[in-house]
Amino acid sequence: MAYATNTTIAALAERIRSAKRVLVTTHQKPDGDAMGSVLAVVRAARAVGVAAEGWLVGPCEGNLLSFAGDDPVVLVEPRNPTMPHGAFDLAVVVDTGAWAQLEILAPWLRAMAPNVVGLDHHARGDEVASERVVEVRRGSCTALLVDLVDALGVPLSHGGDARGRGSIAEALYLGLATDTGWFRFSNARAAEFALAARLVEAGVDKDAMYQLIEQSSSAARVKLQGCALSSLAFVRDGSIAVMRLTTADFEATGASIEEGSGIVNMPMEIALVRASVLAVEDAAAGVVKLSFRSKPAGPDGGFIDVNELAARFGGGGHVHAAGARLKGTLDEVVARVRAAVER
Ligand SMILES: [Mn+2]
Repeated sequence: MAYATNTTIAALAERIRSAKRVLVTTHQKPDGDAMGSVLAVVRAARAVGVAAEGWLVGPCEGNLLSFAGDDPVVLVEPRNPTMPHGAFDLAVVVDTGAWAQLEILAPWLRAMAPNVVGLDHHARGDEVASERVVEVRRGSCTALLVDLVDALGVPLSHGGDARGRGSIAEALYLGLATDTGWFRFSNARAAEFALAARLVEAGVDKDAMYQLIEQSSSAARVKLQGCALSSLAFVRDGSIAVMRLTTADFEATGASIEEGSGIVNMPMEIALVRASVLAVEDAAAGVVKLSFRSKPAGPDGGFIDVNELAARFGGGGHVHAAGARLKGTLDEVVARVRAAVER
């Protein structure tokens, strides 16, 4: 069966309303839209008197997790997973419909069929949910979920404190703002701006949210970005950026390894760059961690498959984001990467 809508929002609202205990989940490593989507469904279900819990498979950035507030959200550690226990009579899967993104909870969800429903805005997915609404034109999954909240008859301001924290509107805005790149991407259309207006009207503190999500780095992280950028080099006529971070860089800046995440994306600001590689030295473990990123297909339809590139170093991932770990010194590994992409 194609990954397409096979029911209505009204029918899904009725499934939630008539359930006793609902589990809401999303893809592993939740981003802003995944987190916002789970929180919006949990808050709306609880507002109509249905017990609901959010189950997230980490890792999950602390700033995102802080949006959960007092809501019942379980963070599953992939290395030591807790599985759902007790009697749930409905599972709602949001912002994904792909088994590959649900790995740890997949066996539990398979056992729950046919009591799994889905709401998503991605083009591809599997038979995870027996009943689902899939609308790829929505700028975020939360831009679809607002229809579910409306169908349940819950006001968007529900659950919020005086500053709008903890409301359904806040959860919807979290997904809408992050998935549209704060309304810069092409998926921010008239409907997304109209929804933003509704959410701000419902009490969302958009400036506080922007600061919490986009302006909350440590000074150490920004200094570490400086170290990486000062090592910036190019291969293949400037189309591939290569950066490196040494153990000494981490010591000098005081940044943790986790604070290095995302730095690989910085060279993507450069027009000519199609892919970026960051090599991070872990002297204690005697390995170098490689992160690969590439841009989606350009006007000519061409793109660099970094999954294939990472596979040459025993790693893997996705077409536009992948990683690998290699033994050796930083110089050796960077030389090998440069040689591999040169070809
Ligand atoms: Mn999304």
